[in-house]
Amino acid sequence: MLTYSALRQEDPDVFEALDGERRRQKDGVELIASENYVSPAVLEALGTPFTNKYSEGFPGKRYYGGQEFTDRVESLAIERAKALFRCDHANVQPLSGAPANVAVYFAWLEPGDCVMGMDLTHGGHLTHGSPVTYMTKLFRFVRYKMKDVETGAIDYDEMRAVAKQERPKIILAGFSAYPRELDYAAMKSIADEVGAITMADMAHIAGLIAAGVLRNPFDDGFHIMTTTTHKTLRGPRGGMILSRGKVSNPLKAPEKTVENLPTLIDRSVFPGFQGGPHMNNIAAIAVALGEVMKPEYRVYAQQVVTNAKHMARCLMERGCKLVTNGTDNHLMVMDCVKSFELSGKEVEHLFDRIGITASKSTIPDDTNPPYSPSGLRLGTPAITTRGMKEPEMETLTGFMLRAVDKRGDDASLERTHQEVKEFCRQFPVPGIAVSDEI
Ligand code: DSN
Repeated sequence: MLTYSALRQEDPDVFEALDGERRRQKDGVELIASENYVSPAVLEALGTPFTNKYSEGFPGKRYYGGQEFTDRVESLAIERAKALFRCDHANVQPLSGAPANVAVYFAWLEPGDCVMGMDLTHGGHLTHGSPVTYMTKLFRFVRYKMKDVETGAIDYDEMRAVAKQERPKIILAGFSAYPRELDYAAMKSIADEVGAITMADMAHIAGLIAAGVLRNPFDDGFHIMTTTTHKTLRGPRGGMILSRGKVSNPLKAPEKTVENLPTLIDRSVFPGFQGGPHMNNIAAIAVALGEVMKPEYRVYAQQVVTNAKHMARCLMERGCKLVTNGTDNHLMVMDCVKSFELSGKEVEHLFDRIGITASKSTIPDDTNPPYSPSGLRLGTPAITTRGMKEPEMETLTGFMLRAVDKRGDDASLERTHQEVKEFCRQFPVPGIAVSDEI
């Protein structure tokens, strides 16, 4: 375990905040679908002298000297990513998921070009065309939705019709709050009909894909995959762009062809959009990807989905309404208005009171605003890292429903909070000492 002795001595204020955060993490239950806990080895890699180094460029082609070891860690991350996702190229420099998506748009699109992505309230991400993002000032976004919110089925006929009319240059598969599998082959065939490339934003489920638990869009002919590295992949905060194609000399702007995607993407990330990569993060990404290659990770990824399906079943059996009535992946979206006549924000707050953290979420075509939407998103990646299995999904369902039942009863909520803390002691967080003292 890291002891943070220098930090404690040098900066007691920051140390105190860190100490509070580590207690919050070990004493509470993390159900935010996009969060996870890194291993002690990933945590160590983050706090290394790699943070001191400027490394603009790519391995073997840098703009500063002294790159022997940065080249080595970046190449390890690249080769591991390519092997895990079975693709031709990996750029591991995007600072996170949003910059990764923007870098792809800049690599392939001209101002005014069209992208087709999933509607935000149906589970899509802000960077897939939400009007509040700057990208919508430059590019035109059109949306697809579910045709049946009871099953999660996407309307691929409607998608084809809109694609033929709007002629998108990119058809984008991916989501932050969609609990079902997409039909990548159907999307690829629509893209082929209209001459679009296919991009999969797999930030939420990349780990499940790498482990072979969910389908890999590259197997259906997709051209590009973007992801963050800190969700199911269990790495540090960061992003990656994976693609098909061949790397050519990145010093020359290549033609916009599918074959040239790796070079177009590399040039878009640097110098097009970002400066120096964060080499300590890239070292930690290499470590995390090395962990994903191990057989134990496959067992973990399978359990993430088993736990999510079980939690969804427990909640529904006890009267909760879930969007699409279940899940195929690691997340579920509870319709809090139909379940409890409460908003997602109110339920999020009640769960906070008992030490369970989740995130409010819109439901399809939500009439309530994003800051106080009708739903709550729950996910199992973090609790599965702590070793929780099906019996614990039942216990957690009980805690959550008790918090809603006992709203307004402060003493009862506090008693449940103490029970949640006791429960958490059985499931240590990697890299965080179980004891209250560091
Ligand atoms: N903020 C992430 C999530 O919670 O899904 C995606 O950007």
